[in-house]
This record gives sequence, structure tokens and C-alpha cells, in this order.
Amino acid sequence: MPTSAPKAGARVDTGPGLVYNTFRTSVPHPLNGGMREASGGGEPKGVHVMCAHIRIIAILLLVAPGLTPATVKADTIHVPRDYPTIQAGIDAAQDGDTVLVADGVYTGSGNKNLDFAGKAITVRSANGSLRCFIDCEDSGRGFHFHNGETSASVVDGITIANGYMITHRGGGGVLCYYSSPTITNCTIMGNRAQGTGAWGGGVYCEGGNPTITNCTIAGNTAPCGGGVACWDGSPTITHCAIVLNAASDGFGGGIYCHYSSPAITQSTIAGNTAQGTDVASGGGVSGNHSDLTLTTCTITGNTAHGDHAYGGGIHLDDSNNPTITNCTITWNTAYGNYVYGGGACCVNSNPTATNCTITCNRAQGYGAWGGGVYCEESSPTISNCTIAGNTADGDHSYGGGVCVDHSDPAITNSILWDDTPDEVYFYPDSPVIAYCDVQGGWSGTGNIDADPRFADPDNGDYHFLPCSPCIDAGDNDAVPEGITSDLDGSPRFVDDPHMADTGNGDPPIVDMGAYEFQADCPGDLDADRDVDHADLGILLGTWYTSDEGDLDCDGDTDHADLGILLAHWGEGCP
Ligand SMILES: [Ca+2]
Ligand SMILES: [Ca+2]
Ligand SMILES: [Ca+2]
Ligand SMILES: [Ca+2]
Repeated sequence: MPTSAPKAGARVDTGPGLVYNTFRTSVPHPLNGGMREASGGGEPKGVHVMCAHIRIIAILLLVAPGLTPATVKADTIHVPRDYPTIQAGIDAAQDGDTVLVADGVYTGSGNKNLDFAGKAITVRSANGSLRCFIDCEDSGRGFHFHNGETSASVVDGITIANGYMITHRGGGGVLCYYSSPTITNCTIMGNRAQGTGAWGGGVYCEGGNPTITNCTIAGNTAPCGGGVACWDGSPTITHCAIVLNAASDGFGGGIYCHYSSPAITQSTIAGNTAQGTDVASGGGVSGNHSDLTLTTCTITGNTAHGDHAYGGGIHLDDSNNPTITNCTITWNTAYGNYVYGGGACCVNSNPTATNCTITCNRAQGYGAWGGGVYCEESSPTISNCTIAGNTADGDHSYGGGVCVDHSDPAITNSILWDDTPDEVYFYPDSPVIAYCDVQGGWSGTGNIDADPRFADPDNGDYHFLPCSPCIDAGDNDAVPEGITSDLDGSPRFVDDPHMADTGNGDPPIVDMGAYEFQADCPGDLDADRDVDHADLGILLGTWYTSDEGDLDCDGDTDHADLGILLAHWGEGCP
């Protein structure tokens, strides 16, 4: 093996059967404002033909007299049985073939910097990613897609670990350059991208739309996008865990996207860190000029830390139309000197957030604005969100729930409760807030100031107990088009016959907050979906003394409520 990288354009013989081909292009890079180096080279390309005769024999059999081959059967090429390395298997494969990789730890030349060369093939482990491990040994990356691969180029069930790329375009584990492969059931962990313009410690996508499903992307690092970065591309990320990644220049600990529109669905983005000296943004997700879509994701325990820190969970900058639906944004932290948005921060952006809980996030610093949400020069549309238990903490801290700075948000059907030091802070103009439950009160149509009766907020359960004043109190017209279910996936429009319809629209009236009260478990006072001794204990313990045992929502606990409970005694709920 050579001890130094080959020169640009060089063709370097490295020994029997191995040839390096290199090329370079230059592309403008938004971080350094100039040109950066790109290399598609350096990868060994194994030249193996020893099994060609097997393929020829197979074809001859198929076309032999008496046989009528409707289609040529796809081959399965076994590594290492048929070919000693994964690359050799790929080189021998044709479109439609599968390279089946046996259990083992794969290292060294031919087992990293793997190049599909545009083939529509599948590289799959025999027994899943826990048993099939590419160890890049801190030199090179796992896969490099750069020949216009489509979703028919598939990596399935492989662990890609300990990749390390320096100075080249990023992608410590996987680089997709104007390619759109499918990466599924993979574990991409402990990879690093380093150097100016090196993005995506785990995966970097530039100019393509890869599909990433059922993957764990963990413990990767890069200057930007510790787990995943995309630029001018729109990857689809589904059922993934993007955890414990770090961005060392402070942009997007979990995911960083730039001029991209990724669709991230049913994924967990947790425990990631964006750490910058001056600026840190998006501990979990950072989007710049990006209309990302986050749907049914949990964004939790992420951190942005810098002198100026923006968005512990999510940061959106110059992004016109991001969509955040059915997401749980909780326990994220932004801290530093000047801090903007513990849960989410939007600057010159207009996201639509629906059916989200934004809870227990924290902005902490000398000046901390927006424990839950901070928006600046932005017009977010926030509807049916539960914003609770967030904290802005510091000498000059404002907007425990929401901080509105030269912005024009529309906040409807939402709950702002138990945030510290306050629910809403604005400068200079008051936001439009309607059909919301705001602790301390807020002027606006349909707003209330009443205990929302969360089931168990101390343990993160923001469903309603019976007779919550938020039930049937929202504005049907404020629910974005196409929203028919709540954060649980349960119906969004449900009537509770015990609650007056105090909201707006034709019944059933939408509730405030992220969860719709389903009214399908009468008698259940503790929201654990049954009617048993615990519920009876609550009712009898508050008999004529408070409304905690109220089931018919008339403000007391009496025989009528006991009657409802006993009528459903012993029932489980759907
Ligand atoms: Ca309702
Ligand atoms: Ca009702
Ligand atoms: Ca119960
Ligand atoms: Ca009652």
C-alpha cells in the first residue's frame, strides 16, 4: 500500500491486481466561500476475474436447448467465498446481482472506500449489521457513491465504523456525491470527517437524494453535521436513530442541511452535540436555506454550545418553508453567553409546526431568550403544540415558552404552560395568539388561562385528564390542511360529550395542544386507559372537595361522577 495519497490525476500502480485512479474537480463551497478540493479517487479497485467462468457457465445453462430463459437470473456473489473482498465482489457483479457478505470484520484495501461504479446491485450482509462489520481503521470511508447511483444501488445490513476522511469532501462513513443510493439496516458509527468543508461524520450527501432507512447513525463527528450532512440534496431518512454525534464547528450535531430538503420521518435524533467556539446551532438538526420536513420524530437530549448558541434541538436559518409535524422536542439545551432557543430557534425562517410537544427544553446563558422557541425575523405557524416546562435561564432571560424578536408568528390551538420565567416575551410587536391556553393569560380570540390538566407532566405525559378546559376549545379553521390525526396518530377531531364546545367550527371541535382527548375511556381519571381502584381512589379522595374526580365536567366530584365510573368499572379502554 502507498504511504501517501496519489497526486491529482495520477494513475498509480500499487501492486498486483490493484490500481488507483484519481480525478479532481473543484466546486464552490459555502463555508469557505471559495473552491474546495474534491476527489473521487484513492480507492483501490480490485481486478478479479477468476469467477468469470462461473457466470459464463450459468449463462450457457440458461440458453441451452430445452431451457427457455424468460429473464437472466440475478446472481448472488458470496464474499469471501467467491471473492476475497467486498470490492472484488462488487466488481464482479452486474445489475440486479447481490453481493452477499458473510459474517465477519472486514478491513483493509478492498473492504473500504467501496465503489459501486454505478451498478444497480445490492451489497447485503448474510446476517445483519451486528455480524458484518467494515472497520475502516481510521483511514478512508466505507462507501463512496459518485457514479449517479440510484435507489437500486443498495447497501443492506452492514456496520460501517471508524472511517476517517480528512481534507477531502466529508462523509466519514459514506459519501454520496450526486448519487442516490439506498442505505438500509446499517449501523454507521464512530466515523469522522475532518478539515475545512468536511461535512457529515457519518454520511454526507451532496447533490443527490439517497434513501436511508432503519439505520443507526451513532458517535460520528464532523465540523458540520456530526451524523448526517446534506448539501443541494434531499435525502429521505426514515426509521433511523441519529444519536450521540457531534459537530465540532457547531452546525448540526445530528443533521446539518444546506440548500436541501430532506424528509426525516419516524426517527430519533438524540444526544447529539453542536459545539462551536463562536457560534453553535442546532444540537439535533440545523437547516440553512433548507425546507426540511420532520415528521413523527423525537428530538431529545441534544445540545448546542457556543458563545452564541442557537437551537438546542432545532435551528432553522433562512429557511422558508420547513414543516415539523407530530414531533416530540424535549430536554434539549442551548447554552453559552448569548443563547437563542433551547428547543428550537428560527431566524428568517417560516416553519409550520403542528401537533408537537416542545417541553423541558432549556436556554441557559448570560442572555437567554426562548426556553422553548425563539424566533427572529420569522413568521412561524405554530398550531396544536404543547409548549410546557421550558426554561430560559440567565441574567437577562426572556420567554420561557416562546421569545418573539421582530417576528410575526401565528400561534393557535396551543398550550403554553409552566414555562420559566414567563410564557411569551415579545419585542417589539405582540404575536397573534388565538385559541390557546396561556398561563397568566394573553389577549386574543378564544384564549384561556386555566390548568390544562395534563396527565403526568412530571413524567412527560401531556395527554389530558378528563374535563381539561383545553378539550373542544380550539379553532377548527386553524388546523393545517391535511392534518387529521394528533401526535399519537389518533383522530384529531373528536367530540367529548361532557365538555361544552367552546372552540370554533362545526363539531367535533379540535382540542388545544398536541393530543386530542379521545373521550373513549369514560371513568378513567388517571389516564392510564383503565377504570379501576386507582380511579376510584381519586374520585373518593376528592369527594365533594375538588374537581379532580370530575367525570361529567360540571366542576364537582359527586354521585353523578361515581355513577359514570361504576358504569365502566373494570373496563380496559381501546
Ligand atoms: Ca375535541
Ligand atoms: Ca363537546
Ligand atoms: Ca385509570
Ligand atoms: Ca361532576
